[in-house]
Amino acid sequence: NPARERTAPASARGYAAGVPRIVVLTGAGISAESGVPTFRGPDGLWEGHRVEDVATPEAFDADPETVQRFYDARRAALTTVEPNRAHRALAELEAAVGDDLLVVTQNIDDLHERAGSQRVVHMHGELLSALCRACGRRTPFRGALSDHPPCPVCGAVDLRPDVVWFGEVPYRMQDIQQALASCELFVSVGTSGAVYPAAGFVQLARVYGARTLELNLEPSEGSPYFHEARHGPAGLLVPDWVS
Ligand code: BJW
Repeated sequence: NPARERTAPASARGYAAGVPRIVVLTGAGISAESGVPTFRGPDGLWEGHRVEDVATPEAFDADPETVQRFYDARRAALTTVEPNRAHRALAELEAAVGDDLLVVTQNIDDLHERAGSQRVVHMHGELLSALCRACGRRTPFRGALSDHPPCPVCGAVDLRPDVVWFGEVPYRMQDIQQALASCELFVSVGTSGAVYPAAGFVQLARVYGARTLELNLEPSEGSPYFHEARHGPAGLLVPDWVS
């Protein structure tokens, strides 16, 4: 199937609606040029921290104030950043191919949406949402959780960041797995490939016959699994791939 050999976007092809032909997985690297720090590596958010100390339910139970303040600061910082050329290029691709594109992001920022993308799955949650530990509801949230606001649904004062920590199950795994099983092209942008299940998506997509392409600043842990890998900043690579 020649279509499987392509790594160019499918904007010129008329696809049936419903099942995305292209799945783009994004990670912290796509937001780096907007000024959002990545996790790992020099200047990463976790530089000097053991990840288990900052991104687990156990860390939250042990010291909720510190964890709330960490996410409050990241939520506040969102107001100072803007989408970059890579986010905008993916929004332009969606404008061209509609529901033939699904963006699955590990990021909890809202830069894809602010660039204009509408079909975005936040598998690791969202900064602008709070999760009530009492009633389980997810509600839009923009303030500071360290101010101890009540849940707007049940009134309990037990809100936590609506993010997926280690040991928790990412959101919408069934939708994601269906999309990976049916897509023709899987593209990974700006992720280290160090965290599962996202790190395994390339192999899943390949097993089901997709062509796979990595766009990352440098070779990642997942690079060997892709048919093709291009290295450089997302702000250059993504618009170049989309055009
Ligand atoms: C650029 C760039 C530029 C820079 N342009 N590129 C063994 C032991 C223990 C646990 C496990 C184990 N094996 C597997 C597990 C499970 C565990 C796991 O993966 N652990 C690993 C450490 C091994 N996973 C989980 O627990 C997950 N849950 C789970 O598996 O549930 C079971 C289940 C799954 C499915 C179905 C049913 C059941 C949950 C993982 C949750 C991860 N959560 C975090 C925090 C979210 C909230 C927050 O943001 O604070 O998600 S961790 C953190 O890492 C965050 C990110 O989304 C995630 C990935 O990071 P990302 O995006 O790749 O960032 P970086 O910094 O690592 O990389 C950036 C990349 O960009 C680099 O490569 C740069 O080069 C590049 N870059 N500038 C292009 N300008």
